[in-house]
Amino acid sequence: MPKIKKIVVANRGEIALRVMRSAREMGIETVAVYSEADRGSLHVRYADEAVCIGPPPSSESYLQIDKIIDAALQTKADAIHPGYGFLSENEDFASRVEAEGLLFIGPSAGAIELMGSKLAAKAAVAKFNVPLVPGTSEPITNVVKAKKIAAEIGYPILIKASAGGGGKGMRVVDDETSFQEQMERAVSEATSAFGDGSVFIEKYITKPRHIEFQIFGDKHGNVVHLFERECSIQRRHQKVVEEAPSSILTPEKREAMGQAAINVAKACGYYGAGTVEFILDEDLRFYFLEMNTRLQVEHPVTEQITGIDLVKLQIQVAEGEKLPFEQGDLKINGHAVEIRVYAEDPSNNFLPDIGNLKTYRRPQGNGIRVDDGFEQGMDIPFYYDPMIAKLICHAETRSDAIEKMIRAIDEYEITGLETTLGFCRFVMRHDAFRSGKFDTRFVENYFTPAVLLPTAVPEEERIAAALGALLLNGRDKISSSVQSVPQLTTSKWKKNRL
Ligand code: MV4
Repeated sequence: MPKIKKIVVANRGEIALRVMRSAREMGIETVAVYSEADRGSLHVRYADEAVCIGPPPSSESYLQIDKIIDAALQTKADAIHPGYGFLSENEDFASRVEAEGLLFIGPSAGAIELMGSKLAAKAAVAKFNVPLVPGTSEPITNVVKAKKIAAEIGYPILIKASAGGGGKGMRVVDDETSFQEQMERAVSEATSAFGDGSVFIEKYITKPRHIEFQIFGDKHGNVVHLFERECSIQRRHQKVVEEAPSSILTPEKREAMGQAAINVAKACGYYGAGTVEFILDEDLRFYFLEMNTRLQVEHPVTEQITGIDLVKLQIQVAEGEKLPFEQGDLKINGHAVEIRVYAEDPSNNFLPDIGNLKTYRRPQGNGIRVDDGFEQGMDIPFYYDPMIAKLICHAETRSDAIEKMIRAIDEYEITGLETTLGFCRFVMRHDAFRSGKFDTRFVENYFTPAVLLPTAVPEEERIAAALGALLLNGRDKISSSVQSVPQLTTSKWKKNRL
């Protein structure tokens, strides 16, 4: 297959820049597409060429298949990289791209379609020795039959929409009395949300850990895994902290899960970058959940511990090259942690706080990586995901990576809007996180907005403040100074060190 000379990046923000940087290192020209809201964006400035594809709403721009394909034909590009989100897991987009004689930098349309149906995915992987959560492998339609199966599995059970995924369309059922009502709701929700009312049931794993494996396949049938990412720290299915490797996997468990992940990829003839999601129960038994057929937001932690540029590899595989390594060549180097910095207000139910980045200074130093798409003075647009940046820290050990992350968070200066930086610092400092003993309920179990309030001033600091006042102001001010030292301080210095 011929070498790619020019790539259209069908995305925006940090991931568009991320893809373009690797393309440039490979001597490949880049084309940005952008909405009217992104005219001044960094991905537009960085690209060799840029094409406006419509008004700000993504439904009128970044989700418009025809406009993106037109941009590629117009600029004589030979490939399209979809990034994540938007059209990245749309099988119609992938097949339209290839029908136009362009390369889709991603898996086949068939693999996207198969993994898009949770039931089809389960059926396909079941033949490949991949452990599944006890449950049904067919859509349930008959309430009486379904109740019987639920009783056999044992409550609580979970009703999931086949066309769902990422937590969409899930319902917990605690006992038989509410089964019928919940099933009817699940079917009607799935019908209106996805146009497909197929639902199935699984045993509900109540305190799962979420561990996903990065896999990579080429077009010659070779598949490897690039180890796991631990993604249990999330809020309402939105990941907050990701790390690699997971602190709870033994080498044996890692190997077994890695092999299962490879089998999932083989079950659908996968090539390109993919992620196989598992949950682990309290006894560390693992079960396949679903496969994401795209490059994920959290891919940098895998890049840090393997030293592999996943975007370059995606491009090479799309060009038809064989994977340049075998499983045995891969090893884990150190530990990486990533936090997502959102323009959201943690003390106000994480409501988006879009606006202007009045001050914006990134942390620096060895082992610190910031993937972002903004500069000081820019506005975070209201139309898209409010993620400002991903901050990734890499060090020899997990605790070194966490300490580095706390230092980096403290040195990150963002003013003009509220961010999730303080919330991430709270996670980094929490004993449950540090000890590695946590599950997907971490945020609901431990977080309340009160944990972000400034701490009471310790006695020593009150005395020091009084002494300082004495030295500065003289003896007559001392008693009033002691009284006026506030119990709570809202200075940035204090806030940063919670
Ligand atoms: C589950 C589960 C418990 N039991 N399935 C949520 C996202 C989607 N990939 C599947 N999810 C879950 N499926 C069974 N049988 C719990 C979750 C789940 C979850 C999974 C991964 C990461 C975070 C999560 C948060 C809540 C629920």
